[in-house]
Amino acid sequence: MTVIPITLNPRPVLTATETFYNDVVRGLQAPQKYLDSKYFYDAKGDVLFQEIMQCHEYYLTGCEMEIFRTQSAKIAEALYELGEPFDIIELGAGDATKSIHLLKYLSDNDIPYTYYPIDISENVISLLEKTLPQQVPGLKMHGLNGEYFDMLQVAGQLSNRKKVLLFMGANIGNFNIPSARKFCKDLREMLLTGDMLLTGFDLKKHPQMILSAYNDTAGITRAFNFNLLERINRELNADFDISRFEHFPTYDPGTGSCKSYLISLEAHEVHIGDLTIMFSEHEALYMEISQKYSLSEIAQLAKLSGFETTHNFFDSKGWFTDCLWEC
Ligand code: AVJ
Repeated sequence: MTVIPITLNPRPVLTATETFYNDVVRGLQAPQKYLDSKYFYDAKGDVLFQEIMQCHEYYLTGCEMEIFRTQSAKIAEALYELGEPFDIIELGAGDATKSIHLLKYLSDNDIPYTYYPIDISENVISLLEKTLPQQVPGLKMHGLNGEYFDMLQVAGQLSNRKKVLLFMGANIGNFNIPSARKFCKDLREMLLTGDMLLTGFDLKKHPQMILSAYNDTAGITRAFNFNLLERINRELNADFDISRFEHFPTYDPGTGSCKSYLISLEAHEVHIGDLTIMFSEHEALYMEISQKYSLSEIAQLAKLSGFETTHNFFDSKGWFTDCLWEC
């Protein structure tokens, strides 16, 4: 008897580099050139982002840190209100220096949970796996390296408890408003009644405060943006010359959109492998959005995506909020 092998996955699977190349080329061939800010975070980008978080102009980290340092008991209480056991899944966990306060509080109070940090950066996940169990004795954790929704599916297969999703650091700001709605709706569809989502939002405030946070005087945010061009050079055999671009951050207090661009200072060509991309003088390459919200815009986002707001936690300045929503 002959056994006929069955191909289970006939779809061609792209490598990370192929996907990166496709996304970069799609963005650079669009009428309004753009790059996807999720690609900022290679090994060098991770270091630069750590430095941004230490910048005095970049207030977001300090505000959210204060919320977790001073209100983890209140947050834990809100999560455990009905006494139903839960697991914690963190989207874009980074170095987890904020969520660790909550994790410690739960562990210290013998509330059982497994922590599933998800991050696009492989460095971040392997570092967390090494350092976190030392900082939170007895911690049960399982790091997941990959895209949010892929890894959320994996976490869903590993966990059979109620889910508490953490999406902190104002990472939601990297979506424009329509995409944020779609993202929250997609999250809602992966969750069940009783599951919870804690999201960090940077609030609208004096426009100069916001603009300065994305235009630090030490030039780290500029280097963070340029690093993506250098990453494309390194990984995709390209020849971006960063001296031909200027970092140009903007903030529109009307819409709450903080957008950063790289402006081409002269007409020139860039090559990616054997592909040529033309830049004209003063052409803008759109790099990132960091959307700022009002409380009513956050409430509307919750409602439109099918969540109930249960608690809003604020820092003492009222600049940042972590919002707890329930399904
Ligand atoms: C990690 C997306 C929250 O938008 O504030 C910081 C990234 N970009 N400075 C933000 C970032 C420039 C950051 N997030």
